[in-house]
Amino acid sequence: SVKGFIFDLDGVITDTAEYHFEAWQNLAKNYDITIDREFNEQLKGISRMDSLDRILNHGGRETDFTEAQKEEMASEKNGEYVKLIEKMTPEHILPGVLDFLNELKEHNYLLGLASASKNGPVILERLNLSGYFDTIVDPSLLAKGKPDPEIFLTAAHQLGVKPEECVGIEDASAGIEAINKAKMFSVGVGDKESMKEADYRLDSTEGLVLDVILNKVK
Ligand code: B16
Ligand code: MG
Repeated sequence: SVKGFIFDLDGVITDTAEYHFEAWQNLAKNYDITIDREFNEQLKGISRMDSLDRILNHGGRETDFTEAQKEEMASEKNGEYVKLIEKMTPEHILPGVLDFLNELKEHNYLLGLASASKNGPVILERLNLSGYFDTIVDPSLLAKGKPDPEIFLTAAHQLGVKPEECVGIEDASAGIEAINKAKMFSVGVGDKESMKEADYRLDSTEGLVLDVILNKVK
């Protein structure tokens, strides 16, 4: 039976993609690289350094910088991003999510966060949601990012439950792949094409309802 629910952050609990976009766009401009919203889609669920590599690649500048320079660029982007997320409030929680979290807590489910973001704990604080989560995976301790199942397996381990006893919730196809490889039941929020591997798909977070999901798991 299901004992734990493991959440992605960006795109599932809140929409930080717009802030990432603004901060990356400003950094890229300094290096004469232009990125648009469509390109930004490719950065969802991708780690900070991998995002930078994709941006440099996009601008044809992948071989122009040393590792140290890239570290500096990534930390400059993060500095601006951290300033942007300081403005977040509980109003930035996606629709239906707070009701769902309350429902899960009422029924004593264990909750974990499996986000690629090193800013996950700060964002949960800003949203007033820290108290709901029994564990948060520290992405800096992982060897591999999504679609590797490591982040979801680590979350289950930290919760003290088996992966088979968990439901994972994601908005990125790499995240769904990671949940499936971890042998968890995958819930995908997004369009049919990108969520085609999900065990159960929703158009929006408004569809996150406990008994509906539990009925699908059986
Ligand atoms: P940070 P998720 C991901 O969040 C974002 O979707 C992705 O765009 C970002 O680069 C990544 O976190 C790392 O974020 O720079 O804050 O460590 O979807 O895994 O919750
Ligand atoms: Mg996401």
